[in-house]
Amino acid sequence: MSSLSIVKQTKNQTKKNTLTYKIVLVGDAGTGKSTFVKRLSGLNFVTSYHATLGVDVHCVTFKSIDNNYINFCIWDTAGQEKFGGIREGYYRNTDGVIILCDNNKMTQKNVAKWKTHIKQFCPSVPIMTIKNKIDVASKSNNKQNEIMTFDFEMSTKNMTDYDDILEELYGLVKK
Ligand SMILES: Nc1nc2c(ncn2[C@@H]2O[C@H](COP(=O)(O)OP(=O)(O)O)[C@@H](O)[C@H]2O)c(=O)[nH]1
Ligand SMILES: [Mg+2]
Repeated sequence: MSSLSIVKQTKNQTKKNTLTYKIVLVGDAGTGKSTFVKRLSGLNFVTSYHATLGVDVHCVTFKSIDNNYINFCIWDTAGQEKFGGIREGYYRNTDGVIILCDNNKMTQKNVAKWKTHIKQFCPSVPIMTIKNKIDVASKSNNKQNEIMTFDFEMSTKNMTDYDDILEELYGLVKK
């Protein structure tokens, strides 16, 4: 059973028991990073593709079983997906990093490169790996062909319930 549920941001919700965490979202271009944060923020799935410029920060609040409000401010690092494009400043004071890939093998191979890249800036930050687009049939959906395992697999197209991912993320980043 999931212990977290998304709550609407209200004035009351800026209470003293709100815990805020900065989460940086990285991964190859086109893997679904912007779609993921938009879906978390309650927007519908969109099929058009807009490479975002700069960085978008989406804050999403959840209520935990211990009655804390957990505010994840997720940095969607868009337009800098080539290695070396993301600067040190993005990672400053980051509590956790999500690396996204999809069913394209190259994006999966690049997960290891992303890890190396992240560790240059924040060596001990918790990292979660997620494979997106599992709704799309491909050879790599065959488990025997997988080149690595991921903490989660999801489809931002079909999925409406992100509680397990958010709960796991909270477990990773809480101090
Ligand atoms: N089939 C499918 N398409 C997806 C999924 N998530 C994202 N997309 C599509 O992939 C494209 C790139 O998504 P976007 O979020 O912009 O990727 P970003 O470059 O990593 O931010 C868009 O056309 C999305 O509609 C998914 O789970 N399934
Ligand atoms: Mg994007």
